[in-house]
Amino acid sequence: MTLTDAATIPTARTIRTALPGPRSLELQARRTSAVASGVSKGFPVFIERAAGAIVVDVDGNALLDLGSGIAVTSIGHAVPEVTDAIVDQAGRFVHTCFMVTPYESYVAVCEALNERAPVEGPARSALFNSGAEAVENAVKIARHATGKAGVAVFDHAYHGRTNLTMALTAKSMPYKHGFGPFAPEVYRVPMSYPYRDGLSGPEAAARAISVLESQIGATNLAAVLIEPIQGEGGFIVPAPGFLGALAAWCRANDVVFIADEIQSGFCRTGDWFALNAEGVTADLVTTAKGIAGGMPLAAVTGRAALMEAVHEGGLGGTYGGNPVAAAAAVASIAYMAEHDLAGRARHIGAQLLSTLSGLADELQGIGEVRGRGAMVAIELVEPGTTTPMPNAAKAVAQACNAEGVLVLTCGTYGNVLRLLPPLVITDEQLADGLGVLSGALRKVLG
Ligand code: PLZ
Repeated sequence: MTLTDAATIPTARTIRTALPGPRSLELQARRTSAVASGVSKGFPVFIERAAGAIVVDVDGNALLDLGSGIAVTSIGHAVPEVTDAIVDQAGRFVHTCFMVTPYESYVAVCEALNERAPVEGPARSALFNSGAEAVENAVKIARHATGKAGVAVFDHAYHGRTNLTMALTAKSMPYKHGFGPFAPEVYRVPMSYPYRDGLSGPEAAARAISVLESQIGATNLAAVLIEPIQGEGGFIVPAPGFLGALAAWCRANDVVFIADEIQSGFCRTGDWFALNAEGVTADLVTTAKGIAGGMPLAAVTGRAALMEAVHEGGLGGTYGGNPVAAAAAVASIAYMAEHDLAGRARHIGAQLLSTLSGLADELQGIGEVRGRGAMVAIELVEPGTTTPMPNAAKAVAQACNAEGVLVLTCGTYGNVLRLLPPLVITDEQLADGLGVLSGALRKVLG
């Protein structure tokens, strides 16, 4: 058995070769002839092992991870408690299909979710494999429970790459371009984007609700689906009061309010879920990513009455709630609670915001620094305007990557740098990453 021995992994960034190094380049050449080119290339350093916030590549470079995959390894890489849970479960059994013969870890994940998800009253959960699959199932449940078809989603939304979730996602290139026709009965509504619309939460909600009422009508609407803090669309934090007003409108109109917490959930924003910050609850909540320390697992958690509306056999799938993934989730959730990773996220956020706000004052071209907890973004714009600068964002990310700091971009306009470090990142590692990022921003914007 080759378990990652955390002791063999440096705790600081250590770069030995140009990045990508020679062995990564060899693997990249093999990849080019073997892997479909439609799969994004990201930064082509091939990873061999990882621990905490450090990933080690095949050339022996130790890189600092400020993306956690894409918001997945919030508890860090190779957490012994989670690795042990995975190994132990793999040694006992890897699959039975929960719908055929059940096992405890599936139930335990649902109990943990029901206890913590921002849902009022008794809750029930069902488990799936990917975020997109969870979103599809949330829509199925909402339609079944209400007998209505329409689903309202927001500008800049991202909900996945399957046919229904492509329809729910806003951005065409690369997610939807050439892949239609898309699922029907999906309606797009204006988001609250304080930096660009200058509206208060209640004003932005009134604008969205007026579109819901005039262009769809509550009697045709099964669900309003929203990311409480948008992820791929640009880490857009709606103005305070926006989410609460939408939730209240949904409740008054027999419309299911679905919070997609796939990117924002599990301590990332400094609470268990992003909705917690405003005390808002949802009828259904979708989760994935951070739930299982990197194993593929997703869930829908919702008010019991809604979840129980679906007939037996209406929800499921061969692999949903796989025993190894479920064991990893039980261990990951316990780890988050025990180590107060929500508190860590707030601590990381305070450091990120103070350094980056200082840079925003110093440099031309930083339109806004925003975010909550360890979900922080920098939106780059032409100085003195709000015109997006996607090339600058790309250049900053590339400059960081070249120094062994993994930084991701996002945004409808591609002009947002996003920081999603593992919540176990040390203060020294974070300071190192911020130093590299600051240098890259100065170089590109200065
Ligand atoms: N909902 C809010 O962030 C996944 C996408 C990466 P899956 N975001 C990362 C890419 O380019 O494919 C995401 C999300 C929100 C749903 C999803 C979809 O989750 O597990 O990728 O299907």
